[in-house]
Amino acid sequence: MSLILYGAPLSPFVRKVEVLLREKGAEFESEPVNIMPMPDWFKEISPAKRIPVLRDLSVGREGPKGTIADSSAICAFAERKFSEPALYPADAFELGRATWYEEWADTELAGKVGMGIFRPILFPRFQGKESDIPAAKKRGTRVCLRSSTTSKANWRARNFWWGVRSPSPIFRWLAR
Ligand SMILES: N[C@@H](CCC(=O)N[C@@H](CS)C(=O)NCC(=O)O)C(=O)O
Repeated sequence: MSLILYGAPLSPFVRKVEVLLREKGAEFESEPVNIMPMPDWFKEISPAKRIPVLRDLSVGREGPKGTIADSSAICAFAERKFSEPALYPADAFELGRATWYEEWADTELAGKVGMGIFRPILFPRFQGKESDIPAAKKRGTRVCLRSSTTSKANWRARNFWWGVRSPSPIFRWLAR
C-alpha cells in the first residue's frame, strides 16, 4: 500500500477523493483524523488546517514530504497516476469547464452549505445540543449555477435552493 488518505468520512472533500480513487481501482489506506481539535502532527502536513491530505509513501514517509493537501490537487495527481478509467475530460475546453464546476462546488456551494446547514443544524447535534434553526434560516441562501448549453438558449440557469425552508426531504429531515 503506497497511498494513505488522511481525513474523516463526514467531509465531502474526503469523500470526493475516496470516490475518485475507488473508481480508478487504486489501492489506498484511509487514516482517520479528528479535526475537532486537529492533532499537531496533522497540522504539520496540512498548512491550511484542512482535510483531506494524501501521502504517497514512495515519495515521503513522514512530515510534509510526500503529501498533497487539497482535494482537487489530490484528484489531479490521481488522474495522472492512475490514467484508467479517465474521470476528467481529455478535451482541453471540457477539462476547463469540469475544473470550473469542481472549483464552484468546492468553494461557493460547500461554503454556503457548511455555514447554512452543517454549522447551525448538524454541529450542535453532534455536541448533544439543539439545532439553531433561526440561524440556519437567516443564512439560507440561494445558490445558483449557470451552465451554458449547446442548443438555442445561451444560458440556462439552474437554481438549487437549500435551507430549512426547502421542500427537499433531506432538508426537512435535517430540520425536524
Ligand atoms: N479546499 C480544500 C477544502 C477542504 C475543507 O474545507 N475541509 C474541511 C472539512 S469538510 C476542513 O478540514 N475543515 C477544518 C476546519 O474547518 O477546521 C479541499 O478541497 O481539500
